[in-house]
Amino acid sequence: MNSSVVISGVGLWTPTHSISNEELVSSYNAYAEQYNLQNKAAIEAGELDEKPSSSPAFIEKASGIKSRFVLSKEGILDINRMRPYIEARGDDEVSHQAEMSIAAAKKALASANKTAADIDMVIVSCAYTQRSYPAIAIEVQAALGIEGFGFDMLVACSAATFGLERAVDAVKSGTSKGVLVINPELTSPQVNFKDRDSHFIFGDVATATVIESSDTCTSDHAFDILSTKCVTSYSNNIRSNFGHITHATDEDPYSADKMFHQNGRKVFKEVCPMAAEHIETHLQDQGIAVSDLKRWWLHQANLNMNLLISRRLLGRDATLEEAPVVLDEYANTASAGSIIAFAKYHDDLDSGDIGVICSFGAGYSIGSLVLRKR
Ligand code: CO8
Repeated sequence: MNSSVVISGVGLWTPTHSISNEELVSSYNAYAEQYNLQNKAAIEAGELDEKPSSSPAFIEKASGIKSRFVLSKEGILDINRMRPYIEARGDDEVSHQAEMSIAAAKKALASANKTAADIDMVIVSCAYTQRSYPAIAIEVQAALGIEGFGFDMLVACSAATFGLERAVDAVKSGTSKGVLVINPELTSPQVNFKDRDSHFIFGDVATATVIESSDTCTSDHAFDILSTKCVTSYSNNIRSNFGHITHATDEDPYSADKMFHQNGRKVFKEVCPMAAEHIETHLQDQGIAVSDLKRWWLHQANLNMNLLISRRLLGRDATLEEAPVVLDEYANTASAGSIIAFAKYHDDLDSGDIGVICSFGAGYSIGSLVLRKR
């Protein structure tokens, strides 16, 4: 039998702290009330906009999100801070994102039946890295005792699928014998908790996968990667303008445009058809009918988006068994969402069952992998 490239293991690390919609909204509303009171004169003069109140019912209905995990809860709910407090660490200490990565990577290695000696490439791929260099991936590589090389990649919500495609190509070409792709999504520092439209969207998490050849695979729950497909199309509808230039522009590093901001309605309208078409063409290219899919591990940004995508392709809403939902508990975890869904919902599939991992988000960027249970 010809060898293939496989996902042989997956790991999920979840922070211990969580915040419910009710907790988040109650702190935001108290902040908004204080803001409106303190700025009463300017609001009445039309110089400032009044802060509208948020509601747990809106959040759940508009997004499907009920709660989110965060690395640090301290500070987020404090109406005089409205951002997490994350302790600074010295150069000789492990960085936050490396720590999250290591925890997820160890679980992925154990699930793949592998040790550090079986890996020679580490890709840390996520929406933000906490520093430019040295790469978080190289820090993780050293901590796990992996020989070879590592690098970081940034592709917002599609960082995991794009990273996986790089890993597949490396194994296919023989550049690598085993790759760890890690997604330490530390989103909470970039969330504007003072913004009613986006304060509820994100959560923190880390996922990791092991990619290798079927020739070396000893895992009993591996998936053949039949195909990968990545595409980007420039859009300004989802942006975060904080970067190394911020220091030189004298702009306020906490201003709203420096954090995550989006035109959510436009994103919804533009990305859903793009993602549906992407999945359809990817499957067609592989000679696979949509009805042959047993599982859709979709990006977890918004439940209504996922339902719309499945409706376009299936002519009906996908069931929870077909397209599992994790965003109710985890919220949008940028690139990790579809991998959390994969990590939690793959064991029940039978040999030969086909599924698709698909991400979509800022860039715009869309990435998918067609998998078949071995
Ligand atoms: N509480 C109560 N009411 C609210 C709230 C709230 N919290 N927020 C908005 N409203 C109001 C609005 O003001 C509006 O009122 P009105 O009709 O009077 O103007 C009404 O509710 C409807 O508002 P919207 O039209 O904005 O509501 P939608 O139904 O469109 O839902 C969503 C908003 C949930 C944001 C939806 O548009 C959505 O999910 N869109 C897609 C978003 C998406 O997928 N974005 C991807 C971003 S993630 C990504 O790409 C990765 C980035 C990297 C990670 C970043 C980490 C920080």
